[in-house]
Amino acid sequence: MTRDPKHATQTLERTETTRPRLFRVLLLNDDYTPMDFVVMVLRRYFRQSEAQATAVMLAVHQRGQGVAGVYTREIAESKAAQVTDHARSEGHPLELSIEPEAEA
Ligand code: TYC
Repeated sequence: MTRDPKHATQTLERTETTRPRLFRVLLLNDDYTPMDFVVMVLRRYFRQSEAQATAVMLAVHQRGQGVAGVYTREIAESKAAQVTDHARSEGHPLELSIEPEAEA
């Protein structure tokens, strides 16, 4: 089919710049969860080194809460749920929460 060029379809290029919103997974302090368990959680679920996990655990112990990691919403929610399940299965009261990062 021959088309009148005045009505031809064109494709406009656009640079994609949107990024997914990110969420902080926060660890909350309590008086009963063993320090070793928290360090294990930070290493296994948040891929931290032994030194980093120990530093983050101590900061949470002293200040009340701290950031375990930053992820897209689904991954943040899934990590918090997996860690909570693991803690409960071992009888620990460890709590986590999720909060959005400020928009860039
Ligand atoms: N406060 C706990 C203790 O003295 C250790 C702890 C650290 C617990 C971090 C929770 O998110 C936490 N055994």
